[in-house]
Amino acid sequence: MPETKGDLTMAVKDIAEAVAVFDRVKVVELVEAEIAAKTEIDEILNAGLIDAMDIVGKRFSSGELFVPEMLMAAKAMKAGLEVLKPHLSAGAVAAKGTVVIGTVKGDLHDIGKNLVALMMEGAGLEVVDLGVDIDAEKFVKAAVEHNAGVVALSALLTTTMPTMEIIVAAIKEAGIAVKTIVGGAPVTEAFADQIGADGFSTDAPGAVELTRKLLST
Ligand code: B12
Repeated sequence: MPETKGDLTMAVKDIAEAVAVFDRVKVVELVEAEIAAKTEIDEILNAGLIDAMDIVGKRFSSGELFVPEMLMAAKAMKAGLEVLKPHLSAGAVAAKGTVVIGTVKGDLHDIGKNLVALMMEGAGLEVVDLGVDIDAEKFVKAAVEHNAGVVALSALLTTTMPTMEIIVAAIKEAGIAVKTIVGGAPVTEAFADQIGADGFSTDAPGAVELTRKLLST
């Protein structure tokens, strides 16, 4: 491997380590340095910021970290994401359809949902972000109010996945012409099919591609 490439990869990994030790200032500094060095934005996002959350999740599972530390890591990641934001949404064009997005009732995780929203905006979609802890009634109301083409549901807890099913059913019952997509770490394609959602993706770029496809049909 050429030396420069190796150095760059090392530096991106340093971002992940800085997130994992909750060093917000260092995260911002390192992300800014990587952008200035013209490192691929995707690499900074995936190998730097997203991988860090996996490290933190594993340390939480093994009892090495607790909730307050997870929260500090999330804040450090968000600080890095803020720096990346203008680069992720570059190239926005006129709105191509409206997406209502939110994290489902009982679930407060919003980093992945925010990333999906950000990339959708970057792809020229109009995004209505309802936030976290959102029930079926609020999703249906917002979909009608904003004449949405897609409702996107995020869940990070196995305990809140069943709520996705309730929301998808409520949207169908409301008889509105809107497609539903689901995602979040524990969500699978099989689960999406099982609850009757129109689509699933493992990541934010995939969510954008899926939404575009659903809006064009
Ligand atoms: C940060 C974090 C927190 C933070 C959240 C801060 C915030 N503002 O989001 C805090 C500290 C609040 C938290 C709390 C809890 N957490 Co937590 N948390 C995490 C952690 C470490 C990272 C999550 C994250 O941000 N990942 C990074 C993002 C970018 O990834 P993502 O969310 O998966 O999103 C990507 C894709 O999934 C997809 N995607 C996401 N949404 C959508 C939507 C659509 C439509 C589509 C198509 C795609 C899509 O695209 C995204 C980008 O590529 C995970 C571990 C992990 N590795 O997931 C645990 C984790 C999710 N938490 C866990 C737990 C247990 C909890 C608590 C119950 C702990 C407790 N005892 O209180 C509470 C629950 C609080 C609640 N009611 O929600 C467990 C869940 C276990 C399970 N089986 O359900 C995990 C897996 C940790 C672990 N290994 O045990 N947590």
